[in-house]
Amino acid sequence: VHRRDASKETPTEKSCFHYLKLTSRSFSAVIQELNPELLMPICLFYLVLRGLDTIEDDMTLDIKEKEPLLRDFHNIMEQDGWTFDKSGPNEKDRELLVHFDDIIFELKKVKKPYYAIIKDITEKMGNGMADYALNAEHNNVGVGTIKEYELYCHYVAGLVGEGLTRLFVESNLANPQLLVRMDLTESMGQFLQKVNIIRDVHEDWLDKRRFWPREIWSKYVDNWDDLFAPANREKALQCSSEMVLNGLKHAEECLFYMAGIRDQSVFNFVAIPQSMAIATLDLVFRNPAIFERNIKITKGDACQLMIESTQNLRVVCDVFRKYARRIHKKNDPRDPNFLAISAQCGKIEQFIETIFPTQ
Ligand code: PS7
Ligand code: MN
Ligand code: MN
Ligand code: MN
Ligand code: MN
Ligand code: MN
Repeated sequence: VHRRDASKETPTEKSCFHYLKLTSRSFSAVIQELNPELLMPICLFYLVLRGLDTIEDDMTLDIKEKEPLLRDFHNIMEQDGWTFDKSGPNEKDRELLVHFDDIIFELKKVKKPYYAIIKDITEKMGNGMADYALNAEHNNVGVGTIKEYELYCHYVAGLVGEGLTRLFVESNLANPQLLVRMDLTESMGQFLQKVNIIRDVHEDWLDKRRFWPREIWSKYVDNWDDLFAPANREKALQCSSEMVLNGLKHAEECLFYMAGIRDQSVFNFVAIPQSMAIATLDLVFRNPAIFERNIKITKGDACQLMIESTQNLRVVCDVFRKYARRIHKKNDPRDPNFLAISAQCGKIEQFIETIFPTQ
């Protein structure tokens, strides 16, 4: 296991880790323990994308200003001294953009092949975010079909996975075969993003943002706002079940992906968020609280998951099996998604049984 040596860091490197800690609860610890070869590249990759996401999330920014910033962020990230102080005062990560010159300074020191990957993904993600921000602005509708929903998840998370996999293979810390199975990488990102979108539904609703696709929620309620009315709680729960089912289909591919990681620090980095995601999926499943407030897994569960996800694939499979079984048990026969959810939980358990037979 690796530990970053703060005594050997320059002031701008220190500043980058400061903004990493400030802007991430879940990624900061695992990034700081990465193999030294990828420590700075992935820390900076995170900060660039966090900066981009802060612009995307800022609902006080006019679309006329937001769109070009998103589309051009891959060039902005190379302009010496660039900073941005126009984010709304309540934007939680505005400080990162106010000091973005430090991130730009450190980016110049990144090895060429790593830098090219970071820049390429930033360009693709920024353009994808801009397309969706424009659509939300002009049509005032948000995501329509499941296909559009998954394309949005591709832009904001599938692409992160693509960049990370390319970095792991470039640095020889993962099996190059992962590059020819980009569908596995895509599932890793889709799974994290979908769980985030299900869990954050209430917070996003308050911000007047909607990521749940109309194709799903329109089966349960006539208007998006109706999903949050206490009188419609059972319908809302059924709707959330379909969202959970849609997310759950990525579980097996995520486990398969993790079998391709060769380095322990990279394994921990990819496995911890995945374990947290399946635990969160169990927490949100058939939980009416998601329509009232923001919910999170407990500190105790998070600690337990950290320990279990830093061993090996077998232990991570045990975690996935445990939560798949919990979801299976909680499944309600009156829910229209009952059979499909039951089948998917069974498939996950079977898949694990084929890689690690119980006797
Ligand atoms: C470069 C580590 C490992 C193959 C900022 C990690 C926001 C869920 O906004 O902060 O608070 O609701 O809870 C991370 C695949 C991306 C996908 C995406 C970059 C896994 C900007 C994570 C993180 C690929 C768009 C953070 C996707 O959630 O969200 C690095 C393999 C950023 C990963 C966003 C979401 C990430 C997210 P919020 P969170
Ligand atoms: Mn966002
Ligand atoms: Mn965000
Ligand atoms: Mn500064
Ligand atoms: Mn979110
Ligand atoms: Mn958030």
